[in-house]
Amino acid sequence: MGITNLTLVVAGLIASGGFSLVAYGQEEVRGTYVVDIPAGAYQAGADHYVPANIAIPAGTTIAWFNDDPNQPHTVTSGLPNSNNSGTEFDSGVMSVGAFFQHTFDDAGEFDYYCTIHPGMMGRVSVSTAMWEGHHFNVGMGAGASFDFTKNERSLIFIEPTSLEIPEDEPVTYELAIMKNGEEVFSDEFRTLGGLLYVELVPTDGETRILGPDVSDPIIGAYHIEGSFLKDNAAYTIRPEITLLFDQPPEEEIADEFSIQIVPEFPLSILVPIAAGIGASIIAGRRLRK
Ligand SMILES: [Cu+2]
Repeated sequence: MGITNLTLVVAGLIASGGFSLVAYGQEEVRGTYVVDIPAGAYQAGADHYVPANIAIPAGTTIAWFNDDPNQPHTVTSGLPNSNNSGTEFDSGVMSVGAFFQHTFDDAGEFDYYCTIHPGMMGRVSVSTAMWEGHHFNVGMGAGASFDFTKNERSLIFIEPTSLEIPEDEPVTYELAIMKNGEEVFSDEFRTLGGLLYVELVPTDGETRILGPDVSDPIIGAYHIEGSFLKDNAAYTIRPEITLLFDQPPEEEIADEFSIQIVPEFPLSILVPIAAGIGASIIAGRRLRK
């Protein structure tokens, strides 16, 4: 997905949903989505992996960080005492401050656990669902069945396709979300190289943005939380690149993708609808074709 070796400072999500900055020296993180192992993770009833259940688009690299100051942990695929334990991935023993990363290329449901504390369990759902707009491809972690009673959260990637953006080029997005035709969310997101990861997290609380998970440089996922995502409604997501090569593009670079969020029913739809005007004539340069 264009994410390569990076020196880093990592923002690990913590149990409260806030995040902390943790330096990991000169090791390299490719992961764009951070799962945290917080202090006390080994205890019964504690948060073990945060977040424990995630839905990601295929191609996403997850980085797990052991932020538990007292215990080593593992990230081992499968269930405790299963005969396929560790066949998909296995971190081995992670001491305090260590991280492990794995890229999920295939669709499926991947359980994992800690071999040292088998009560610690997590799950990664991977979807290959992707929609093509005029300017962007959009992959949806929760897949075509965008059912928030099944997946508590859904990671989305937005990948520019109508223009070539160098990996180290800063890009500013304006991401708007409409509900039944009315804008209910809009904010700026910065990233490098054009690929933007944003996770939708329906909550009962106020709207807030967390992240990026990896902040130096910014390759990590952002998280949009809010109760506005919990309604049974027709949603539209509108990504627009507002700043590219340090200036506003001469032509609009925007697409709209409609999402039917239907929490009560198993079926929902994500399809690209009429995209921006001006097709793929973008700022007159660095076009892919
Ligand atoms: Cu453990």
